[in-house]
Amino acid sequence: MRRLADVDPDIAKTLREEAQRQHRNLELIASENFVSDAVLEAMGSVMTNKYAEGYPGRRYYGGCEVVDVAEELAIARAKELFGAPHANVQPHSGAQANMAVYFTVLKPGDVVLGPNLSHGGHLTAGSPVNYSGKFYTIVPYGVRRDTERIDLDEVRHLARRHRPKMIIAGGSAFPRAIDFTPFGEIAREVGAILMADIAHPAGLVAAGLHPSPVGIADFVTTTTHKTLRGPRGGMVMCAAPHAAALDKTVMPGVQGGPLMHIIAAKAVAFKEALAPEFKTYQQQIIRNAKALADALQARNFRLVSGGTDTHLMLVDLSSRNVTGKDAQEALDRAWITVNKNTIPFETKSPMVTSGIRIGTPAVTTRGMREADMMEIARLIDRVLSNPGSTAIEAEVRGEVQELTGRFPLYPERT
Ligand code: DSN
Repeated sequence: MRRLADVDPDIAKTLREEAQRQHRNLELIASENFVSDAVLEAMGSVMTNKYAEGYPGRRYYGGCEVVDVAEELAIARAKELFGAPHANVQPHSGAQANMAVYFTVLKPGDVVLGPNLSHGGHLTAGSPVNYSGKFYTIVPYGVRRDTERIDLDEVRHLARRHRPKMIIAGGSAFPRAIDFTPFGEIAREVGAILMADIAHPAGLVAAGLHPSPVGIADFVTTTTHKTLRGPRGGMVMCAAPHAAALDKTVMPGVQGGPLMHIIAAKAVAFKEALAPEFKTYQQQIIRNAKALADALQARNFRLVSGGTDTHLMLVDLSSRNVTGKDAQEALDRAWITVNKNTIPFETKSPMVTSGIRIGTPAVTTRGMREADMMEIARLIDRVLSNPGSTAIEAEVRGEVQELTGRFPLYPERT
């Protein structure tokens, strides 16, 4: 076997250096995680070689009898994990999972009521720069100014006024749990399809620690790589009456050949998520998020909505005299990885922003606990209280390295 290091030393070097960066840095991006070696093994496997357009038992290509087994396992485990009547595990990403639902139930121009991106939504919920905003008539809803939680009165009012064909619940920067029941009531009242996007809290939902939309929403979309800790990819679950139409939209509607190595890895991740340890892991994600939120607030950081129920928090830096962009860059220099993020009622551009988003799934995978979160809050505070200080950033890099060094990550890859 010719090894990567011999075939392409340049790329081999980037893989090693990325593993070293992941080990060395504090990974606090709320949508990232570290997959198991088993998931990595399935992803980097011979299943990448196989074309398998179609579905198990009805493919357009020969030689699919083995990949059929992998996809059937992925489907069965996804259904068991979420209690879903039907699951399509082929979407290559969350954006394509959402696109599959749009294309299944909507015609161009139809009205969609979706969460405002700058209030915590997602590009695919109607941003003007995304297909969703270009093809459909989007009516955005947001959070209340006083509570910074989803304004259900506004959702109901807008639904009655605009009679959307589809309502979307879920997003990428809501620190608070979403109750899908009122969304279901509103959708039923106005005759709309309800799509729940649980890409962020999927792991919490699977573990029973966040309300589940299954049985309430017509379609539930997710990614598989965030709190769910699987390979990068997407998935759609739906009620039985929508199953055939959904499958037809995913393939041939918006995708060709499924990524069978990723589907195999999804099956592995779902098996891991069905194990009792996964619930313990998700509980610790929430405990860590609460501990980090409390510790940041004790250091005078303002959190949107005053805290978190989930794996993520949104820090409003307006009163700290630093933008989200500058904070992200300063923390990056100190080996603490976050992303700048708009906050509700944002006044700055998405490239600058007033906030940063912080999440605990990845550091929890490494084994960190509440005491480590207090240390992380101290390090963040140190960097952001001394903007531009290269000396402080260098000191914090040392402290970060000391902390992460106690939680080895992929030792054989670094
Ligand atoms: N990019 C994802 C996130 O960071 O939340 C959403 O697509």
